[in-house]
Amino acid sequence: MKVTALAAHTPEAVRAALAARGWEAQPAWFAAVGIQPFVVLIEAISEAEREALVHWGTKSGADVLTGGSGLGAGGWALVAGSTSRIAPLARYDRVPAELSRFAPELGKLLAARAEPPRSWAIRGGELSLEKPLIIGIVNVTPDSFSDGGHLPSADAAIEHASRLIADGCRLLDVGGESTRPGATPVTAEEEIARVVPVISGLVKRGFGAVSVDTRKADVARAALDAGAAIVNDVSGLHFDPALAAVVARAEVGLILMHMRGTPATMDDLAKYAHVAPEVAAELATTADKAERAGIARERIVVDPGFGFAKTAAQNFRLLDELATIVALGYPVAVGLSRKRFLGAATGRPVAERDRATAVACALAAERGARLFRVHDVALTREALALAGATTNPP
Ligand code: PMM
Repeated sequence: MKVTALAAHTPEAVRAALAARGWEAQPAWFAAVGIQPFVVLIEAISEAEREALVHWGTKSGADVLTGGSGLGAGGWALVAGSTSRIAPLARYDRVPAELSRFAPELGKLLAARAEPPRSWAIRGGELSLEKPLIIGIVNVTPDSFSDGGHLPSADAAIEHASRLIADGCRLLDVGGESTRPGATPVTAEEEIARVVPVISGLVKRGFGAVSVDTRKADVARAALDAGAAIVNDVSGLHFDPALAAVVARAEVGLILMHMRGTPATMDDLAKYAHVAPEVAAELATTADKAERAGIARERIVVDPGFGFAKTAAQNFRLLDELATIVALGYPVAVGLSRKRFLGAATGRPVAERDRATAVACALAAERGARLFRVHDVALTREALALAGATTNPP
């Protein structure tokens, strides 16, 4: 007799074990995905629903842990087991009537897992997400968090962008306002004067897709007029009520980042009982608001906002539990580059955090992130190539 423990963090080990024993490719893949572990937290449920879940768990072989006083109102249940055991909960016809309320939400989670988004609709086309998409940072701010002041003119910014493209990024993110805690606010006019010449220059040279990193509708409008294809809003539509309509009307891509408050107030708002589910819920509300404003779902990318209203410990938890954000079903972008929490782990000052950034991007990729906003494109590209070679076998 011979006993071997197989790796369970992806379906690959099970698929390979079955394939090596003569299973056809498709059934081997379905079986492997079906026995992947799946854990869901269901909150704000009634006493009757809790009881019905416990009963269902006993019969179906899923583990169910429940309690009466959750973070919100009502009770909660944590349901764990293989995906194929839990999947029937997403079907009205397979569960008792008391549990039918869970079906739509669970169905969404299972669909996001089975069919992650493969592309992102931007202005006039789409960007493929089959391979990781690196976003190169072009900050034209005198006081940005990590690279303020190093691009004093539009020409210097364009020159810098050409290097980022040569290094392998597929999107350039141009920002004219620092979001560092305590940064001086910039008027829309000043921001426009900073970003528009750079965006027009990049578009004229055919450098590929360009996004504008702004919270302001006026700046977004000017940037889109200059040829930008995407708006990257670090406030997640909270700062300027007019921004959603600008994005909807122009039919461009949108990155919705999570933060609380503003850069001036966010540090005091870093209070979470369990950071990943809370950030996921707040991002889901934001994305819903965007869709209700007429922005098509396939135009939306979400970003958990590393470093924005989060302590170092919360950033690490969020990075580890990134799959909770990925489960929302939107493509996930991460902005880890040179952030302070990377310094907390490595002891490195801001100018020496590109290696840590590359490693953090590889960890995020393994957990399902598809877009990576970085300063050092070349290093990140190498780290992502390695992560891809390990997690996506031929
Ligand atoms: N971080 C910064 C600015 N813009 N946009 C997105 N989508 N995600 C981020 O994490 C993010 C961002 C701040 O960093 P910087 O000043 O180094 O650009």
